[in-house]
Amino acid sequence: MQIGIVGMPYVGKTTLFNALTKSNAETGNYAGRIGANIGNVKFPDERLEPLAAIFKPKRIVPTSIEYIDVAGMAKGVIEKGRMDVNLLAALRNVNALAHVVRVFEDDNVPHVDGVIDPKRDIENLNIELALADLQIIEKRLERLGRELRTTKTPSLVHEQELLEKFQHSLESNIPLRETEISADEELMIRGYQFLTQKPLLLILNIGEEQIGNSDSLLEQLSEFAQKPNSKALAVCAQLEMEIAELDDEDAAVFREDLGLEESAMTRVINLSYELLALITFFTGGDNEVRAWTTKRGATALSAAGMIHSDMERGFIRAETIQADDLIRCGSLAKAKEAGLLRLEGKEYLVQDKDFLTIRFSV
Ligand SMILES: Nc1nc2c(ncn2[C@@H]2O[C@H](COP(=O)(O)OP(=O)(O)OP(=O)(O)O)[C@@H](O)[C@H]2O)c(=O)[nH]1
Ligand SMILES: [Mg+2]
Repeated sequence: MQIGIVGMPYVGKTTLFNALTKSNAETGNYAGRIGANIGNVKFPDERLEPLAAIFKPKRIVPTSIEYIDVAGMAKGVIEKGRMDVNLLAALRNVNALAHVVRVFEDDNVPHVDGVIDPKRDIENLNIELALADLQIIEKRLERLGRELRTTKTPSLVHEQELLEKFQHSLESNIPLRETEISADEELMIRGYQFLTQKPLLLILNIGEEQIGNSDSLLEQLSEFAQKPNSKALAVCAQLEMEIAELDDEDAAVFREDLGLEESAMTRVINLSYELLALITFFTGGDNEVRAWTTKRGATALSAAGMIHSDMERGFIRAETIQADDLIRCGSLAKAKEAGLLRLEGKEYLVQDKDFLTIRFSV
């Protein structure tokens, strides 16, 4: 899974990126303008270690998330063609966008638009993303118009109607993530990878002195957070970056002192999973204990296919238990004795934090 970090210039995108990925990318000095920072985070699910204690595998494989931190998008960059096309192309491939919004006050850190105004920034960035989508739509509509002059191919007519509907939405300030489309239409436009169609995580970058206030700051922006396919949270990127540089023990002490329960990394990952309707399941054996990410609603058969195509082809059944129950029992044999191990078929809907053993024969 890939998440693109976007926002106005100089709002703390790279600072947050460093906090999330424990990287050391240069911040300040409009450093991000040069190119993108890419970093991978292993999601430290707390169940992996206890599961490894049961199976004593050769290795533990967590799931991971990739973050791409791109240059700031000031008002007008798209219209003026100032946004690097490669960065835009990279953003089109992500699964979700994380929009970093500056809330922290600091006279030493200038804002491109003067005063700090989170609402204005959210609206302005939405406009830039909409313009980037509109450019693509307009180009395509021009071509479709030419092609349809000679033959009225039904699928192209449908595409034209859909793109005109999108154009109208975007011009009325409605991002595509808020417009409803059918599954067929979704397939038709998937290739365009529209930016305003991506699920959106609003990340308010608050100052240290605003930590106690984060709920009311979030409340003030709830109109945005409550939109379809959107979620919001507040983090103190600067502080989180500093804590991310400490070793785990010191970091835990520091967090407790500050009243910060979970790391920004964990909170952002958890909210991303919620936003994208993702779940985690586990597998384990002598070789490895591993966490996997899939869509909520995935069947046991599709989970088997993720692990190995042979497992999907020769699927017999899935032995299933909640990972926490397995950890509590101490072994699969004891879980079976306790009647907690269930036998499920192909159509079983995998549940979040399930531990699966796929029985198969090829
Ligand atoms: N006081 C304070 N300063 C911060 C915070 N987060 C970031 N900064 C400062 O803001 C400046 C810009 O931070 P960056 O992380 O480089 O911002 P950016 O959004 O990546 O900037 P560009 O890539 O140039 O668009 C740096 O000087 C940071 O130290 C914060 O929470 N509090
Ligand atoms: Mg940057």
